[in-house]
Amino acid sequence: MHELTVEARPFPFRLPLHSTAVVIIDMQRDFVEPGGFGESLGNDVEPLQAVIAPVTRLLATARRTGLPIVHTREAHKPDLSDCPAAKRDRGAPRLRIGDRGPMGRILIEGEPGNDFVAELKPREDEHVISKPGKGAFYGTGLDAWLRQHGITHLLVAGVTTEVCVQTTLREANDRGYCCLLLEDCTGSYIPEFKRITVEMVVAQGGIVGWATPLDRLESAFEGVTDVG
Ligand code: C5J
Repeated sequence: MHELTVEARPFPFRLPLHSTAVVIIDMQRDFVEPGGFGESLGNDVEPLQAVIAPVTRLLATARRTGLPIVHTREAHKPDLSDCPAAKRDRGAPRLRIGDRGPMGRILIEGEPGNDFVAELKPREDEHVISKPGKGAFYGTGLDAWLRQHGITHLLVAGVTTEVCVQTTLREANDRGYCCLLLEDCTGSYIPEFKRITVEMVVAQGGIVGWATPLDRLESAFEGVTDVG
């Protein structure tokens, strides 16, 4: 079997087993736990914690079947040379990028808060991308890595739906990747933004991509043991 069909909106997503990867966006303590970047912007982090369990299930399916897995993290260098003033100085957060908070310096690589949540730490053989922006393609080697591995289709999850997930979906779409967003594996501090983002993705015949609940993907993968 070389291709699966996943029930999705706006129409079934045809998933080539040998050229599909899972991309998990920014499941980091800085966004999901109290004391990090997300909370410093005035957000309640609880809606993001709800996606940890479904993303864990998605990872389990990917690991069981051998799909390539990419984890992204939003991270800046300690000297902030990759953080434009326009990003650091935006708004009036309690703590700015680079300031010291209860989980170390906000959004700085290597700090405890910048790490992945305990449940979703990458394994050694999984690809980790540090990104300075919202989109996973900006300022990273992601496109080159995916092409090197023959990947044309992406299963996308993570946070936040309307910021880093949506930006990544649009970047991927423009580069020719077909993207399926797993609806219950993505979350926003503002649930209405999540709902509307999913609608935007699938509108106009899937102008950005496809969306489906995780259980539809799991049903499609029933009986698949190893994509290799
Ligand atoms: C944000 C993200 N919201 N991962 N980052 O700044 O969505």
